[in-house]
Amino acid sequence: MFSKTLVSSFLLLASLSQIQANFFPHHEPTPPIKAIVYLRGPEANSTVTGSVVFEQASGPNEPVKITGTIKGLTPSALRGFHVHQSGNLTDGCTSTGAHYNPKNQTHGAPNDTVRHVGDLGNVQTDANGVATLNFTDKVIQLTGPYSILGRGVVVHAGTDDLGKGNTNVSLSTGNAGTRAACGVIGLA
Ligand SMILES: *[C@@H]1O[C@H](CO)[C@@H](O)[C@H](O)[C@H]1NC(C)=O
Ligand SMILES: *[C@@H]1O[C@H](CO)[C@@H](O)[C@H](O)[C@H]1NC(C)=O
Ligand SMILES: *[C@@H]1O[C@H](CO)[C@@H](O)[C@H](O)[C@H]1NC(C)=O
Ligand SMILES: *[C@@H]1O[C@H](CO)[C@@H](O)[C@H](O)[C@H]1NC(C)=O
Ligand SMILES: *[C@@H]1O[C@H](CO)[C@@H](O)[C@H](O)[C@H]1NC(C)=O
Ligand SMILES: *[C@@H]1O[C@H](CO)[C@@H](O)[C@H](O)[C@H]1NC(C)=O
Ligand SMILES: [Cu+2]
Repeated sequence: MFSKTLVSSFLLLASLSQIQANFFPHHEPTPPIKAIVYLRGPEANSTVTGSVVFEQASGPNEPVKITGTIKGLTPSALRGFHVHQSGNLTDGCTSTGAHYNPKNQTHGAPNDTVRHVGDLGNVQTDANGVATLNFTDKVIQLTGPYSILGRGVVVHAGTDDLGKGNTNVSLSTGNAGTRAACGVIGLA
């Protein structure tokens, strides 16, 4: 029958695309993956600029290397550095939302078991207000369910207390202060 053939062709096509969807979920990139974020201050008079590269050399669940430079920060200081929920910059850095926290944990230090996925701690600036980044993180990912691609990065005007401030806000923001600069993580 014509209609029966038509229906089974549809079913075949549907199951083929389901198989394809299972093998290639969301057509995500696979390691090695290199991503980059350009950071800019939200105000016209902002002095903070930077670029940071994220590299996942080998498979899912492997560490991500973070390298880059951020200029125009307070000299000789620790400044909060996080992946935030959203790549939305329509309202400056505010619209990036809270720390990226897909596992609904409290805020912590990068090496803590309990932390937001986006908790990358602090960056250290030199006497000229320049932070040179060169570290790895075992939690953020560039592929899979905890991928940070397309999300926001924020460098703060204050120091992240890494959740040790003994206040409720310490366990959500680390009291890291206002947002000095931000950007969206894209493929390099
Ligand atoms: C930069 O501009 C903002 C308003 O957009 C103002 O509140 C702030 O004081 C200015 N900062 C400096 C250093 O001029
Ligand atoms: C982006 O941020 C703006 C400002 O906070 C908000 O109004 C808008 O809904 C956001 N867009 C999306 C898609 O969430
Ligand atoms: C996240 O955890 C808090 C308590 O730690 C809980 O009150 C809240 O309902 C949780 N949210 C989700 C979406 O699971
Ligand atoms: C986190 O642990 C790594 C080793 O896994 C170590 O090299 C690094 O210094 C630690 N970071 C901090 C801030 O303690
Ligand atoms: C970054 O750190 C790695 C390992 O600690 C080191 O081998 C490398 O030379 C550093 N790179 C720069 C540019 O400092
Ligand atoms: C955190 O908030 C809860 C509920 O609002 C409050 O009972 C508690 O005292 C607060 N803890 C601190 C350390 O501020
Ligand atoms: Cu932050």
